[in-house]
Amino acid sequence: MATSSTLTRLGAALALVTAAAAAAPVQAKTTLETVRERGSLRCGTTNGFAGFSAPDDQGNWRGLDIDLCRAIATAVLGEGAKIETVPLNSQQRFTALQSGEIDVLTRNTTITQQRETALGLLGAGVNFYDGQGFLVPRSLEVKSAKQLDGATICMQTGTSNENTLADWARANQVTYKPVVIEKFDEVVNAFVAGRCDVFSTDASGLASIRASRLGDVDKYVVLPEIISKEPLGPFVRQGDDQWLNIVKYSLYAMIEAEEQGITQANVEEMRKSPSPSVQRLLGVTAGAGKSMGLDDAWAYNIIKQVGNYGESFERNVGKGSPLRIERGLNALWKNGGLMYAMPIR
Ligand SMILES: N[C@@H](CCC(=O)N[C@@H](CS)C(=O)NCC(=O)O)C(=O)O
Repeated sequence: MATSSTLTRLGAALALVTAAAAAAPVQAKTTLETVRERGSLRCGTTNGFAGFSAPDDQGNWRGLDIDLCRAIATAVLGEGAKIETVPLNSQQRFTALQSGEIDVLTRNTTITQQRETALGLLGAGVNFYDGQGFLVPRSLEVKSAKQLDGATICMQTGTSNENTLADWARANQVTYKPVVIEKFDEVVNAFVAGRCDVFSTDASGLASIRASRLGDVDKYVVLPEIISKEPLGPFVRQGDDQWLNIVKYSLYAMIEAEEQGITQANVEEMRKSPSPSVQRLLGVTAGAGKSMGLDDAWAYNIIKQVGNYGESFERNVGKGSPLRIERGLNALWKNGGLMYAMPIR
């Protein structure tokens, strides 16, 4: 039997619960709800980094990171065309994501412990395994980064490249003069004008700059040293696990499609495959989409509209593109690389 003191305690507890409920903020919309209501996906991009995120001659944004943005839009809205690109320099990108100006950052961003903790963000998979390198004019006749003692080195503000270079230089007893500039175009211009001897950033960035910004590519060489790990991938805000999963598995669907030999051209035919994992990926067997709040055709639509990871890689940055980047670490795990999709089951 409840005593009067138990009842008093119960009453007090109830009052506390009610007060807490009244004080609780109205649950903000999830990112999925926001994107669905808006009818478009806002992706943070660079200001124009050929091969990864840059507008073509007609002003259509293209690149490996843009394909990922389109893949997410396809999974969520059924159409890869429903994207809005928000160009951001290296410094602006994290605030834009934190403030909700963008839904996802799809822009050559290195996953680091600090960014995943202090900044309140999370990396949602890796779409390009990279490392920091050096670009120099051939006329300097430098063959190795170890010969850069006394050099002036251009970098962009707000990148991981500044600290990485400082660490490497200290460890290798190389002294250098950093020239750190906020705007990408201005860093490139400073390098071309000879205001610095060296441009240091991710090797993918150097390949992009060399192919699209420097005119005569043969006047410049990329040095052999890669001084860091730069796992580049999409970022989301912490606290929205459903959205984290949607972004992560949109990327994995592209990688898994390559693993299973599913391409943009054969995806229709592959729906008839007897393989249970292909059937699950393509939504022939229901469930994978539903568990993320998506249509079960989410991955089928991604492959049909954007293609698999290997197709996207080749089209944007691979051997047939102006960047001519080897698959290397970005080959599938079965082919000696690091690309490995979590099983979709
Ligand atoms: N991966 C590095 C570097 C990424 C980065 O922002 N690189 C510069 C290249 S120097 C860039 O993409 N700039 C383009 C822009 O600001 O629009 C990081 O995450 O900090």
